[in-house]
Amino acid sequence: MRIDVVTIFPPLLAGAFEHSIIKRARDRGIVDIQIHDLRDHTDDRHRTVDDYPYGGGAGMVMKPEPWFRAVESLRDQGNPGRAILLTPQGKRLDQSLVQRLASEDRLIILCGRYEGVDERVREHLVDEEVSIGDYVLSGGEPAAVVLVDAVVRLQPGALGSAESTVEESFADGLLEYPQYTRPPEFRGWRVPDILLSGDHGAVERWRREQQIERTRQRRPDLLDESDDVSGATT
Ligand code: 9D3
Repeated sequence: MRIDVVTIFPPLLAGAFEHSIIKRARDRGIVDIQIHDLRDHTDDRHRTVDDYPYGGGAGMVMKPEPWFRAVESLRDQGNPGRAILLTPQGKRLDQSLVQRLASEDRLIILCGRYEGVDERVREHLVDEEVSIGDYVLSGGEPAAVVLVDAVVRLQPGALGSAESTVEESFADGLLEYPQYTRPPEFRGWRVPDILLSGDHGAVERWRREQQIERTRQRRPDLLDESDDVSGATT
């Protein structure tokens, strides 16, 4: 998969893709991630990317020309890709949207800044608008890190076998069960006896109960959405 990210702050993104699972996926050739500076696609001396809003009002608006030049120059390289604008007005990201985007051959991710981007970018350049949740960020860059991470880990071969097992358990729509490692007692707090019992069937049942109970308490919305949680009474 190829991922291009267009931003006015390339250094904000570069470091995020140089560690752990994303780095390994890049090194293995599973994903080709390229970061582009929007200002490289301006043509004035000041490399201007924003301007005052028509009709007045607070803040600045990102000009259309640099976005069109940037995305069209990337598309000229063949493979058109799907252009995704990160914006508070987009569809809220969830795992099913991540799965759909992860199945694309190429993504071109546009990071907005200032009060927003000229509407013609949304209407005539962008294929899809995505938000990562209902809170205010300073721009699309942190959202791009989130989106790229979630998409890359779904690429075949990106995860080691231990990591994929964890992925499967989240795919059933429940929160994780409580986890412990050594020592069996720490500051007087003991690991539940059942985990030390060696009874694998009992451990499995306990973990499932914990997942369901924890999900019921913390994220009942997930139980409403999940297809069939065995033992759920709703
Ligand atoms: C406080 C400014 N708001 C006034 C109505 C609008 C606004 C514009 C631009 C709020 C945030 C931003 C910058 N955020 C993003 O570009 C962004 C974002 C977000 O803020 N939250 C969740 N997902 C995303 S994706 C891009």
